Amino acid sequence: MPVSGSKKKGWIYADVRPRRNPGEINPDRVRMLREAEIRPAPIVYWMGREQRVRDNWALLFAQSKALDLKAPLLVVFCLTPRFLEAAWRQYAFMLQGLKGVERDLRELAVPFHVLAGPPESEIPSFVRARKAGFVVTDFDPLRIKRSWRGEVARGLSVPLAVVDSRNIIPCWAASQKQEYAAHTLRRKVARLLPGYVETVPAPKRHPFGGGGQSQPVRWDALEKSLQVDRSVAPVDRPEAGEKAARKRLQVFLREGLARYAAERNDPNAGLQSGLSPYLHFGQLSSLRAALEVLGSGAPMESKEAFLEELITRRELADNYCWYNPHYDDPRGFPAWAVKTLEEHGRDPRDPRYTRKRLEAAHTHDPLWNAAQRELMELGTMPGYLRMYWAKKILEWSGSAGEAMEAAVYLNDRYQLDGRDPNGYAGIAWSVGGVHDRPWFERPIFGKIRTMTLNGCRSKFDVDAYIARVDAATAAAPAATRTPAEERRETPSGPAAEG
Ligand code: FAD
Ligand code: FO1
Repeated sequence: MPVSGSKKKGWIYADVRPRRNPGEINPDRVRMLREAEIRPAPIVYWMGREQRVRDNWALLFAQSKALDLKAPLLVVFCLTPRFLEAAWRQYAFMLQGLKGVERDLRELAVPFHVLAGPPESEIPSFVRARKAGFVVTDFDPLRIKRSWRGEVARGLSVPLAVVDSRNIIPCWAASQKQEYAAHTLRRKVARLLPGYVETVPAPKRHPFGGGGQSQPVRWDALEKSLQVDRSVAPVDRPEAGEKAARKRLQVFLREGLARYAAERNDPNAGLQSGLSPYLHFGQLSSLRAALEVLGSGAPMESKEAFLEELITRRELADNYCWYNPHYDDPRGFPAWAVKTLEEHGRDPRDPRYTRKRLEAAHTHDPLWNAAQRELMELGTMPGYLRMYWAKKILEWSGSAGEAMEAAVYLNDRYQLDGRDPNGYAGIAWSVGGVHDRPWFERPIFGKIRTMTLNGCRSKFDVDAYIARVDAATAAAPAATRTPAEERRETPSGPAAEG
């Protein structure tokens, strides 16, 4: 593997050498949720978070069981009519990707079923109807997913296994407790990573049929079954699906990675990978991205910087949501942050904005408004501005609880990659000091780290960013615009609560 640049102290990722997988799934990735005798009967993979056919340990594990038992393999996805704050924008992206899953599974002779309704009832009745003998699903730390898995386990009489195919180091193997900060997890990552960075076998064409006919999925009917807000319109870009994800990864390797270390925090440079929607919907595995980055000829510094985000930061977010059930409210904050926010709970907020006003991007701050418009209309926001965006919500809200609620709502409703542990951890970092340390005391924030408009001006060309968002959103569909925004009001100074 080409190595460019000399190794600096503290670098831990870029010289990891991928192991060759011998064709077995590391047992650390698998946990039994329901033990029972395994019968030679169809094996069901209940796909949820990992919506892809390649580089998917859960699918590979289900297939290995089916091959051992000479049994059929079935893949099933349960489409819920609503999911947290997701709107039509995110469902449209997800369904597009799932159409590709159907095509790819057909090539492997594996039937794909999409059930409309709650998994708690749909999965057990599907398993009973197919007389399946074993169910495999993928790991997800969110409360809603834990509750689904628990209910499904109670409704089954066959074994249920969960496979962590999202984290390179399985969440429960990386750490057995909530990590305090990135540096505490990084130490564990440095020790464990070499054991988990490995090539991934391709799934095989499945030789045992009989698991039921593979009727084409009735996508139109499924779309109609959704009860989501259709006024949050789909976005033109990025294109959804596993193929598009791999293409995006290749473009990033060619055009972005080399400058990532130096310029990723400049929202005008466009040097982030743009992979988060694919990673969120599981259309790309982070292990695939890591393997490609490790094998690239990019400077070590950039590989380290990118892998720090892709591995330590991303896996820290799963660790946070797995070990802290209050990942999206102030009860999840560290004690020092709760204390300091309480001490500043009565500090005057001027301006103070309601969630509605924030949603309409009508604050006195032109940078914040531009970031909010990019979010609403294009479903994205540069990483650096996500921190600024959330911190300003704290500054302009009546309390940290109110700020968390508004930020989670807006992030989950409009971001293509929202409703994700990364989002909950990122918001909790910005508003509640999670994974951060105490800083200098300031009004409202107390010891929570602040960010300011002038600080942003010193780091990047704020006006160029605003102009770029103006141009990009002028062409975007007006579906997400509120009536007030349609009138294009331009607030001039600090506004009162709206
Ligand atoms: P790149 O910079 O190219 O990074 C590659 C990948 O590494 C990302 O796709 C992501 O999976 C991971 N990553 C990068 N930064 C972080 C981080 N700080 N924490 C965890 N993982 C990271 N990320 C989401 O995926 N969904 C969200 O809803 C989300 N909301 C956020 C809200 C706030 C307030 C903050 C501060 C951060 C949020 N992030 C979220 C994390 C991060 O900002 C995005 O993952 C990143 O900007 C996505 O762009 P990219 O894929 O081009 O990232
Ligand atoms: N997972 C499912 O199993 N079924 C769904 O219908 C579903 C909808 C959905 C919509 C938007 C979105 O962002 C995610 C959605 N997910 C769904 C879950 C997703 O795959 C992830 O597991 C979590 O959002 C993040 O961990």
